[in-house]
Amino acid sequence: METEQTLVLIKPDGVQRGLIGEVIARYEHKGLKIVGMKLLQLPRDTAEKLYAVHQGKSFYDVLIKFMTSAPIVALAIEGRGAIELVRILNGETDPTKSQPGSIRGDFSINITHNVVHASDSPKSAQRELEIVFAPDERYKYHRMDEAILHPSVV
Ligand code: 3AN
Repeated sequence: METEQTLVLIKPDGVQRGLIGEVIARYEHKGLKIVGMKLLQLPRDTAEKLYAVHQGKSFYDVLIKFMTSAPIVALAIEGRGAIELVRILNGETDPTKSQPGSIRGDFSINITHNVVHASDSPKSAQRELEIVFAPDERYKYHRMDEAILHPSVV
């Protein structure tokens, strides 16, 4: 499996409910590496770029208003298969379908206020990471458990 990077946003509801640490711990404990992280309030034009694919949809205006309403935490997360793994950890968009054990399944009941965003493909991950992080805001380092998480001989 390829080593990938993906963008996660802990949405305003996640920050305001004190879930930042809980959410980050789920990615860390899975074995994924945080390679970029910042607290910021999204400017409207940045939110519009991030959610360009949803422009014109019924929920677009509500989504942009919510995502720009208060600070969020942006994370660049790296690991083998990170894009799909993060989406599994996050759970389904629809709160009636998100499984207990997932972030949304455990903490969300609302399709807009659903704690986290994550990129849905390698192409959108690259695009979204470049919108939110400057090149020097993503770091290279080793986790001490990498030999266990990614043994070369299985
Ligand atoms: P996900 O974040 O699970 O990848 P997307 O990309 O389809 O979901 O949608 C982006 C965001 O737009 C969702 N996280 C959610 O906040 C909002 N959203 C998506 N579908 C709906 C909907 N039917 N009604 C209201 N908000 C929605």
